[in-house]
Amino acid sequence: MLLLYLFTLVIFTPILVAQDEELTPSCKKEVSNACALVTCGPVENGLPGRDGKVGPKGEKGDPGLPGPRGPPGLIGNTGPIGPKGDKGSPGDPGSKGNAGERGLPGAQGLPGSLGSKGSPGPQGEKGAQGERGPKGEDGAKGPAGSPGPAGKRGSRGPSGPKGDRGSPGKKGECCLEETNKLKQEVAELHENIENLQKQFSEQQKVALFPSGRAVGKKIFKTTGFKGNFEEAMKSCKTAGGIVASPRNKAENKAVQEIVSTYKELAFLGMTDTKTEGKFIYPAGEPLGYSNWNSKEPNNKGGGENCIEIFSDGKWNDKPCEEPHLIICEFSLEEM
Ligand code: GN1
Ligand code: CA
Ligand code: CA
Repeated sequence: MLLLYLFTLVIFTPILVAQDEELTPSCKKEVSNACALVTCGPVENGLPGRDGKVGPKGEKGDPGLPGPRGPPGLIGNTGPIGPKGDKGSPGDPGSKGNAGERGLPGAQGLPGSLGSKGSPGPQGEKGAQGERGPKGEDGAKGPAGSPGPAGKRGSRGPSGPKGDRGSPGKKGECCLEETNKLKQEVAELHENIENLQKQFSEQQKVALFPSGRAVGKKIFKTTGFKGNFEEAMKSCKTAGGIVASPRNKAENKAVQEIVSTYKELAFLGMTDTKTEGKFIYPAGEPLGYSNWNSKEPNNKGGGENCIEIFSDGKWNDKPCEEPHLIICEFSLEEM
């Protein structure tokens, strides 16, 4: 194939040379883009060659120039600088030089066309070690250390004196549930007792009606008949009480109601028999409460040492020998 090519070149070269001589006697330079192509004619004043041989192959062309700058890319984030690209590959061989007319070697071939852009170079070497970083933050507090070993036990000392009795310990937690249950039962019992007391009080009023009255811890009750003071004392004592001795307004009112009911004046238990003008209770203590009528006690006639109570509750000193409704007093605290 190469031989055929050379043969064809030899045959048609004179025709081509004749055409070129009309254009330029030596060399004509054509410029196309960044590539320069020089076409040489026959050497000036040289003899026309004959049967010229094919010139030597042109030297390897220089690496091609960088290609034209491409259009700006889309605006993106700036990327890191890429590694250095590899050295570009050699350019294409130059075109074959024209053959001389005779025997002379052809001019050196033109540099080949620009080579393609080389591939990126190899990755650069690893950079030097960075500087030492700043000091780190303080670490968290460590756990408490374990207690040290116990010391050796000393020899036993003499027994000390007996200590004082300790204070009562706290209530144990073992019986909390039972304690709460008992508390609830006690509370229920208290409530039951209150209800019973109310019921008893009502029952008492019924039982004492109309001869008696209950005031606090006292009961005033009449025998329903009359007697002098000495008889009254005996009757009341026989029943376990004393002649009615009201010590306050409420108790006086209770006695008053019995007197009002029986429409009979009654003796009280206080007298001044022992010391004139100084009334005392049956047990001997002086009066702590009184409800004397106006101008009383007057010891009228010189012999009024007992006390009668009117239907309005007022008191008058009166001779102890006159019969009066007997009203006794019973104290529940002494029963
Ligand atoms: C007088 O007035 P009469 O009987 O209600 C007297 C009393 C005597 C009483 C003796 C103000 O009461 O002090 O104890 O006779 N009242 C006056 O019967 O003197
Ligand atoms: Ca008197
Ligand atoms: Ca009197």
